[in-house]
Amino acid sequence: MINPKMEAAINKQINEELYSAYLYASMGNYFEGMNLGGFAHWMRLQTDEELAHARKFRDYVYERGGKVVLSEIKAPQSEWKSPLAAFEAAYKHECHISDCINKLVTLAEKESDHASKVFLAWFVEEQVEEEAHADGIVQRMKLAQGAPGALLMMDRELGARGVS
Ligand code: OFO
Repeated sequence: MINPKMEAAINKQINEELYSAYLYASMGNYFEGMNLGGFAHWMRLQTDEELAHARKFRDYVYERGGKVVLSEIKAPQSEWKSPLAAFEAAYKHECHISDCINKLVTLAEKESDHASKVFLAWFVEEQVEEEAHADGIVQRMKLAQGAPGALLMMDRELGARGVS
């Protein structure tokens, strides 16, 4: 049976994951509007990944005999001042999500909820990747600043992202 405090905390995390999906969908729309189809494609796959994260939490709650109650998802920003600003916001958001996951691990430790701690280990690792991917793109976009050709090359490269 799931620990009630963990059940409530994971319910909140499901909302965070759905918001992540919503945010990246919004960023994808922003890039689409700029005719940067590769960046938009990357954001579309990122949206799918976030939905998979929400589902993974959802499945765990039910596997442990708990219940999921979905709550309102806040509206994401729809405009950024530049493609770089959008990816900087994505990186910042991933750091926030890492913080949320770390708090869940701390709760699992406090409650001696070993099953949840083991389950959360996957997300701890995933966040290392999530932060590294977003930050890697930010750093390369900074190098590409002022060189539209380099941005278009990145657009082509991000357009080749496959499902991981
Ligand atoms: Fe982007 O890792 Fe979930 O939210």
